[in-house]
Amino acid sequence: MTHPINPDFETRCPYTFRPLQDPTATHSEHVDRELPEGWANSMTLCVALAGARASGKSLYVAVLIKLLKQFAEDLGGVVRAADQSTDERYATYYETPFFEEMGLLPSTPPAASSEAYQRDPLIYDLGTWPVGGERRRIFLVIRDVAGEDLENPPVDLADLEFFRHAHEVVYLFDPVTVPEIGNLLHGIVSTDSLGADPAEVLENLLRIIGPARPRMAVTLSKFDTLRSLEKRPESEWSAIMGNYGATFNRQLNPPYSGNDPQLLHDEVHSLLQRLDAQRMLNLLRFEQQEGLNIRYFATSSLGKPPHGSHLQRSGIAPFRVLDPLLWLFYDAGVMDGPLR
Ligand SMILES: Nc1nc2c(ncn2[C@@H]2O[C@H](COP(=O)(O)OP(=O)(O)OP(=O)(O)O)[C@@H](O)[C@H]2O)c(=O)[nH]1
Ligand SMILES: [Mg+2]
Repeated sequence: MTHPINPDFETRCPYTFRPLQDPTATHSEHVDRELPEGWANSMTLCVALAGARASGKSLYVAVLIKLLKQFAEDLGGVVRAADQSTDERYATYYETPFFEEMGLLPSTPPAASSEAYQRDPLIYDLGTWPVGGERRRIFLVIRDVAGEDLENPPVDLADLEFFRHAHEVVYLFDPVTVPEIGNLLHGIVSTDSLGADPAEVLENLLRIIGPARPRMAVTLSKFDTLRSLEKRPESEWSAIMGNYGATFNRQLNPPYSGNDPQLLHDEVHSLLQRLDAQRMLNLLRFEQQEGLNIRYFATSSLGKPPHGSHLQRSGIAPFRVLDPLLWLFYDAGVMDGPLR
């Protein structure tokens, strides 16, 4: 399948997400830094995570990278860290605590803090793929963000300006923050350190983004929590989540095409209405009329609630984690079939 190349997918600075005037440069014109090896004329896909504190951003990143590597491998490709710093930071802050020690991750420090490891992006070399009839080296740049920075944005927004230049913002909505769901899950899911109201955080994010138009993947995170409500016959959610014909009850079988994306989009929109997220949906509808490209998703990084501060012994069963990225890949025309 061929797709038109979106002129937007040019060579960008991975540190600011801004386009490079000279796509063959080895040094960024926006910050005084070298560009990773092989950067010249590459296609840079820029993705930023967003959401309240504890909405699941960092665990999403931890799992996403593993699944992305697997996905590329299945297509005959290889995904590698583009620089040593990405390799080290992913290992230290995501892989070791989560996959090796089977623990959860500490809250991401605000960007102004000296410990803010996420000020540097995670940069991955997706290898060389055919795009619209030519072969291009593709890099994916991911920015994790501290929920705290979006709940109480700093006066000086310089540290968050990259949002304006992102191709895609993956905005996580934690269903456990909805009082009705929190009450139903009392004792099963910890509601001790929940983040702020998702609509408020979205409003802050939209203010940071301003007139820029990154696509927005509005994603119901921790979807395992909603799915577990199927076993609560006393609640209306039992019938909703027990609908086995629903797209949100099955994994996407890549490629990202056909009816599945649209069905999921419509179903998650209905779920958000049922979750009393009307204010958030109204904000999004307004932005959509102003040209923001929005799609709804549902994901679970863990597949089941953690056991205290650790993963369950049976491990994780991620659900639809790649979908928000596959949306971008599909429109950019990359990784949409086996590598030949
Ligand atoms: N049940 C369930 N819980 C999850 C899932 N993902 C995250 N959580 C829970 O949410 C908590 C917060 O996840 P993080 O990924 O650290 O959240 P964050 O958005 O990075 O939070 P900040 O760094 O504070 O902005 C975890 O410690 C888990 O308890 C999931 O897929 N399912
Ligand atoms: Mg985090």
